[in-house]
Amino acid sequence: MKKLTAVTMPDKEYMLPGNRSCVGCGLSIAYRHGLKALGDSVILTVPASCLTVLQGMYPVSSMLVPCLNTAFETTAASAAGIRAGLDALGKRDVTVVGWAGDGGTSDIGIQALSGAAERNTDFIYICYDNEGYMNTGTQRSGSTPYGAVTSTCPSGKLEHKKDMPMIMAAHNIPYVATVSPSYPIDLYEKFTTAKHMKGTRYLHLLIPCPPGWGYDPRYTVKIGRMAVLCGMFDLYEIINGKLSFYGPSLRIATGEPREPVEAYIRAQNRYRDVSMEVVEMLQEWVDKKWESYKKMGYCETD
Ligand SMILES: Cc1ncc(C[n+]2csc(CCOP(=O)(O)OP(=O)(O)O)c2C)c(N)n1
Ligand code: SF4
Repeated sequence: MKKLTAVTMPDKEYMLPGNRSCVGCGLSIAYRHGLKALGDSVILTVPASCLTVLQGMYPVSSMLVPCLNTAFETTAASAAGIRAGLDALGKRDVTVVGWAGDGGTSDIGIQALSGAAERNTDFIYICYDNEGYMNTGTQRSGSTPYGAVTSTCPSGKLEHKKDMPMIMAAHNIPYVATVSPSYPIDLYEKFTTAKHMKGTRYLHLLIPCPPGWGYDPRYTVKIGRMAVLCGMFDLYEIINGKLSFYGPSLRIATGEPREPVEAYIRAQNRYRDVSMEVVEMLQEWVDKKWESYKKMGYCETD
């Protein structure tokens, strides 16, 4: 089989040129490649978020996938309902996907998601994490990092980010993976892995967002890479409880030094007011996270 590259990725597009996201939106890159991997026979359910705006509404949507726009807190419940309906019709081969923002996942939608995961409902849940309620004007979410300025924490957030992928891993579901649009091959492969498994599968995407994070739209891919290279966001997957890393995160796991978090922090206007003390706190948070991976024990191969 040919090695997957940007050139050998399937040509078929499910997202037509032209959508309503902001210039440089990391979600557009992730959505385009994610949909390619999910392929045909997919039904999506999406709550109120930037993704509903990106998709647009019938009859002016530029998407070629069937999608149910659902209420903010109901993504996983709605996916479970779609799954039950398809099963009743004998349509086991249709993949059900819930695709929600971090507000819709780590805050308002967490109980429906936790319930569906506990029941091991057969669906894929994707959280695209732009680290705030961006569609409604950059409010703070449970996934906003310490120190970041939002419209509801104008002096910087005073709590660390919730670790959603590890919360989902604690549900003992078959598949948890973290993904970045800055690494589209890894993204495509993890979506494909998820597509071919059964039960609850959870993918967590870090989505750089130019207006919400405060950087020039041309740097989206670079900012996403910086997050991984400094360990603020890590690329891993947990298959049936076994943790393994990918690409730059694998190199870090096997001894390559991480970049300091400071360069990543200083590249974004949302951290404009952070003192050196806060930078050190964030560095310590990253260091502790990596210590906790060691305690979990991980597989050292891709
Ligand atoms: C119950 C409810 N409360 C508030 C809203 C308003 N609302 C719509 S989208 C949104 C923000 C969504 O944030 P997130 O899930 O992080 O996705 P993002 O906008 O960042 O893509 C909010 C608060 C709503 N639609 N329903
Ligand atoms: S606010 Fe951010 S996540 Fe939302 S469409 Fe714009 S760039 Fe994308």
